[in-house]
Amino acid sequence: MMFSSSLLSSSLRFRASSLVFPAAVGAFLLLAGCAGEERPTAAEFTAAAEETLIEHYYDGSRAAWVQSTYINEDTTALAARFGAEGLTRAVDFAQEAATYDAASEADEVARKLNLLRGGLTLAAPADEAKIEELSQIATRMEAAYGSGKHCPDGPDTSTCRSLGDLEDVIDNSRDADALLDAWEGWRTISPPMRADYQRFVELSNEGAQALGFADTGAMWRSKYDMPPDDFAAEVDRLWDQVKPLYDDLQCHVRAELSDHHGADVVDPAGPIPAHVLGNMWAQSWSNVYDLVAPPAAAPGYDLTGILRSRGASEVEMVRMAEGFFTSLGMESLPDTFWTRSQFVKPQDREVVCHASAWQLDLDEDVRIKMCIDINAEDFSTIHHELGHSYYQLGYRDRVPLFRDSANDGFHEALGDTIALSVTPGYLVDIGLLDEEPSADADLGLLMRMALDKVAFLPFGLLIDRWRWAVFSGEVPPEEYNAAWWRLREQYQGVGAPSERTEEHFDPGAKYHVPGNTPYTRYFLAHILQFQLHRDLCEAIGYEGPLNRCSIYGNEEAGRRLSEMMAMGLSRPWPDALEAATGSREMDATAILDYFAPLAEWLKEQNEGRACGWS
Ligand code: X8Z
Ligand code: ZN
Repeated sequence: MMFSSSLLSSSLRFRASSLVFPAAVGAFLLLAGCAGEERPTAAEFTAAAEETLIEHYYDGSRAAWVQSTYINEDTTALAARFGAEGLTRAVDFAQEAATYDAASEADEVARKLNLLRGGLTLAAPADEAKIEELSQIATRMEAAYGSGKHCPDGPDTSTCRSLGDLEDVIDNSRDADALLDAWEGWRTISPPMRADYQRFVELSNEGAQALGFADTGAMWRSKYDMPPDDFAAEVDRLWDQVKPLYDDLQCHVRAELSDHHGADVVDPAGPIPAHVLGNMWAQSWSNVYDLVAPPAAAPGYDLTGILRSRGASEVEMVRMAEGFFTSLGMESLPDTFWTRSQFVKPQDREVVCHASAWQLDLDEDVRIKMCIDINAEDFSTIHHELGHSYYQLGYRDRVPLFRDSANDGFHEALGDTIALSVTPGYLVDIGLLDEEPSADADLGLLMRMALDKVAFLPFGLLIDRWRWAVFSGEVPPEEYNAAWWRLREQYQGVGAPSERTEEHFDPGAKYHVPGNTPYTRYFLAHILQFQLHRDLCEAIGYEGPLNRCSIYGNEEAGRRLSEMMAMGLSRPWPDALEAATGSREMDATAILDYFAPLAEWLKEQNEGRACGWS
């Protein structure tokens, strides 16, 4: 449930999206009746499958929740057990669904058949032992990530550092040696996952192939209401729209970091080494803002400082974010959200700190799981997670198979769209800021935002470029790590800071790989959130610069978003996009509009610099 839950697709662990909810192997036989009876119609089959899936859903997601918030041998074994049962059910229904001809059915039934067959994030061969093995691998990899620590002096010694400890260094230190030490340290947790991952690829591909897909990657690409190859081309089209802006940002950031650290650490003509970008994965760069900011930009405001000086607590930050959603006319979060969520990292046990949002019953039992730090980044992540919660609540009246977003990019985009409206003007409205900074501050504010959002784009793309190639066999196990770094360089212009070999398994140090969460959704979300922001601002009659627009308190904007969310997965995604924006196509020009003043400034800065990397 990385973000949610959905009856299917989610993985074993019922995460993110999808109702996969499988019924025990053979459960379908009950639906089908005894020998001699007629086979159910497609409508009867899909309705019965939904009923079975939903019946078992809550138990499985509770087991997954407990494992993620209390990692030990017992919870891992229980989660794996429930995962295997869920997977068995899902595979069983998927295979049965594949025997119907979706094209000859009415729209809604056809959609359900396709979801049952292709909605899984993880498929498995219909073989009890293999399902068990796959479920154990998946559960073990996630637990290994969640409890991973760098222990230079041996396991369980006092010098062990958790991901959070190592991120403190990467996010804040300016010392290249300390940065490298933390960067390499975190990557000691993933080599032990390599063999598991290789087997995971084999088994999940076997499952996808049994359902008629070329491999697991092809199954993932089949969920976008278009042929899988067209989807890959669509992603390329969107990337081509924004790549020139990214390249200019990379060029400027590289030059400034090279000035700061010296050309021996940051080669002014090569890829930027991954340890100096202020983020463990070099996926967003706002922590190096001070080093690359426009010198003349007026100071904006320091939200982290404000939150801390006001003594804001974790739960108060969540309350503030909820206030944004209710200002749009949406309901308050249920009481159980507040009593069952995890906001603060527990001190007495291991948990998966990576933020996520869950809908355990596919109804009102929505929760988020975070280890909140009092800072601006986590304030933004809280909005991201509540976006998932509100989406989940928004579609809860749909039939179970349609309780998911229009495509997974929409689920990821909703909360970020709201966070784009957390403008200085909004902060004044809610009393966090005394007065709005003047327009001179905009270049700096845009730079901070670009370091977060524009820097992310190629990263959002390349994780699944790597996995698609791994699943298809184009990248064999003996090239896992080399292929990873080739893609990092090609798309991001970011390189390894020290020698990496096939002894390492650097993809495993990014949550979504051991967590088996598809990642192209975040690339789509980064495009969609700007499109939603621009088009909603336009719809409510806003005319100024896009970075100063806030939809706070605007019920028309809320109505459009609610309409999109309430559709769930019942219609193809262009219908949902149209409900909110009036447009049926994803369009990256909104991101270009938003950053236009910064793009111009970057061009001036880069004059005379040799941009690009080879
Ligand atoms: O994983 C997340 C969310 C949960 S769905 C916190 N994100 C990606 C990441 O952290 O890598 C949000 C942005 C990208
Ligand atoms: Zn998310």
